[in-house]
Amino acid sequence: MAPIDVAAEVRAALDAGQPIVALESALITHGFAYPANVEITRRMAAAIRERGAVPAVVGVWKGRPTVGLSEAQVEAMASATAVKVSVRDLPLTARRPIHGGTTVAATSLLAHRVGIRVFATGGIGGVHRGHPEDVSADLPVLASTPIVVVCAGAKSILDLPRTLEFLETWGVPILGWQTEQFPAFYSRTSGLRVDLRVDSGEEVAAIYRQQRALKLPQGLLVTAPVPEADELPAEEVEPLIARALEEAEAQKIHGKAMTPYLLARLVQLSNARTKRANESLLVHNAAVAAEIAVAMADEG
Ligand code: PSU
Ligand code: MN
Repeated sequence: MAPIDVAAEVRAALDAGQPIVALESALITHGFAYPANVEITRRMAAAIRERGAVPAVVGVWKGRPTVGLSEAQVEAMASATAVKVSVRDLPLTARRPIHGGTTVAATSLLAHRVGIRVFATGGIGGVHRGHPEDVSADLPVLASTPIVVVCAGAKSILDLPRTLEFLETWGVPILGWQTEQFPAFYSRTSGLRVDLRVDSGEEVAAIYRQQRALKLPQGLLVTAPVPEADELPAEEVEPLIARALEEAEAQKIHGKAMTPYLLARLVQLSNARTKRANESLLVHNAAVAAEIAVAMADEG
């Protein structure tokens, strides 16, 4: 049996060289509560289709790595208990018929394995604040997987300067979508800079082509700031993040439980204002990713 199940629509799009955008499922199982998780996935998929690309939700369905989960599968996964699946979990989930939400790392790998070149998400994992030994598998995967990952930067629940240092060391270019600033998820700027500003899908396609021509193993990180209307100012979110981090520390939460804990706590502490910003940037990133995927497919 093939190690990865690919939906018929995604298979047909791959064979025809049509633009495809992968979506992760950890945000469905561990990022949002039901039914907001189903709704946001639907809105991202619609934004991708509107721009002429095919969405492919990636996840683990009954133990099987799957590219192109159906709406019914997303619904089932969103309302059931599912585990969080990163790279090290991929060979293990097949031992049990469980559902798994794939992180940026696991989604990037599975998407790349089947030939998808663009992936839209919210924020990447990174180096945790106060815990420089806790480095998300998202980072080494970006350093070794040739895929374009569109995100809104990373939240300041992470150590952003250390996260950028890691990516620099391992050769991952950080592009700013119509900006010179590295975005901080809920806020449009972090005070840090990207390596290069890009203004169109064609520019990203050209850089990706150059990376391949040079036989570089890395992916590309495209960072698109949250739409202005839904931005939360850093001075508003920062105290909430500090509090959530202290609580996590007090409760000795660590490892893979850390990110889901902090995200859920921030929604409570902000009266769900972080949720609105999160949804807005996810739909925006899906649209940006589709634009890039279309430009890359036009190039061939
Ligand atoms: N950061 C966010 N939202 C998220 C995640 C990270 O702002 O939902 C999720 C992503 O799926 C990411 C994963 O790949 O958490 C990173 O988890 P860890 O740090 O355990 O690798
Ligand atoms: Mn971690």
